[in-house]
Amino acid sequence: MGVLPFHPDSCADFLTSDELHRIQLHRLQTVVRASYEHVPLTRQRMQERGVKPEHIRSLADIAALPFMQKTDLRDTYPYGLFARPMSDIVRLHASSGTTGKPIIVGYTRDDLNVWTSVMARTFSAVGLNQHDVIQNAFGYSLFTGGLGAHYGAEALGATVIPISGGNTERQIMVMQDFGVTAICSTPSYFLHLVEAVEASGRGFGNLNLKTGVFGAEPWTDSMRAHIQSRTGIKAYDIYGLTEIIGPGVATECEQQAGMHVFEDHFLMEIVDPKTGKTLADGEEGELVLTTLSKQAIPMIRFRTHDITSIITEPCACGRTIRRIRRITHRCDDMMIIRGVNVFPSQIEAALLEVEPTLPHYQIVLSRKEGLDQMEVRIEVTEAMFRDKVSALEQLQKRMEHAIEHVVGLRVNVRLVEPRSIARSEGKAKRVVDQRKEG
Ligand code: DLL
Repeated sequence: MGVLPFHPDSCADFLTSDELHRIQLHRLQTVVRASYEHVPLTRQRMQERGVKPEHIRSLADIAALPFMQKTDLRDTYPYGLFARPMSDIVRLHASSGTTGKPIIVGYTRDDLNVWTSVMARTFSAVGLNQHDVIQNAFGYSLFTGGLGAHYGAEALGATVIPISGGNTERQIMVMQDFGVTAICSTPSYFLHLVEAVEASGRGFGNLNLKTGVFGAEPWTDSMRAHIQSRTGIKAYDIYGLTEIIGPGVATECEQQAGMHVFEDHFLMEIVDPKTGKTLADGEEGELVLTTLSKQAIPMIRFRTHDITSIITEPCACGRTIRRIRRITHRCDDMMIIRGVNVFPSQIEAALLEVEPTLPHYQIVLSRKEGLDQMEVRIEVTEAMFRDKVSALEQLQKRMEHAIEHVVGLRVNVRLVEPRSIARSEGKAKRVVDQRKEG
């Protein structure tokens, strides 16, 4: 049987801007009305601003609406932002975040259908189809990664292996014996799998794997280059968040040049993270998302805290839905070290520039005599570990220089033994902050 170039739902990736804007406006008006009628917090905030649903006459009118924050979900825990009765809710997911209570999100049957559809479009955009065997190593749990990818891959018609995260030995056995052609996981867990495959004496050349669908945490283009050259697969970046739907908000296409946002379901704005002022297309700022079709919890102007910018040029793939640049950091993961602003992604890029074969690192923050200290721990390979001390010292110096060059700060680099940095089955813990403990 022949293979269609895209999943049928991918048609929406190619709408004219007129068609897209008509759909967006109609959906925006519907979602604002539903929120006003059924979510007391939204109604109260709109009333305070003197805004009524009928004031939304164009897409630009969205700027009149109040923002929503993650704290709104926490403050109304568990179900305060639900716009539908529990009898309409068919699934719950949750995200733990860093402090206190989790946030809980719900889905109606229609919400799940939309989620499945955007995930099928995601897999289709990275070139997968019904002939692929997809190993889904995102966690199946309250985390949205596992089930989100699962139903999308099934709707694509691919063969799905619901292995979830962890149990590395079994992952390798499955990858080899089941003829896996594509894998979904966090980029850091995939790196762990790569090492394990190599340690077992098997090479990627003997596997059928050709595509990696990675997301849920920040990673850099240098990390992508490392993964691709080490394994021969193509590694794609996908983006999403629990509050909006889970994975399925944006995906790269085969061009690997920014992530297309599924704009028919998610309206995007970029705002100045400090003032909340809308920024022009192309300017870097905080991504703000409005769910255009979610029924259970409509999110209006949700502040994601993720920093990116809109790519204004058309994509060579022909999709008309616009792209955002790779999300390298969040506005709340900035470390301020002795007055200098540092993001983990800058450290990652600097390290991989010096030595592309050393992807495992951890940043440890501490305080000594009132001064913030930053130590970057980098795992060396077995072979390097057996090298002369002078060679290791040289490597360490080069890495310290590279970091200083990028962030303008002298930090200590410590080379540590192979496999001494803890591996995660999901999101990697890149920063350990001991300052509050001391
Ligand atoms: O991580 C949903 C997801 C699952 C996305 C699987 C992609 C693949 P949360 O646990 O709520 O949801 O975390 C959302 O993770 O606000 C970003 O800060 C970060 N994030 C997600 N994808 C990327 C990415 C899922 N591709 C938060 N690049 C988001 C950078 C990402 N950061």
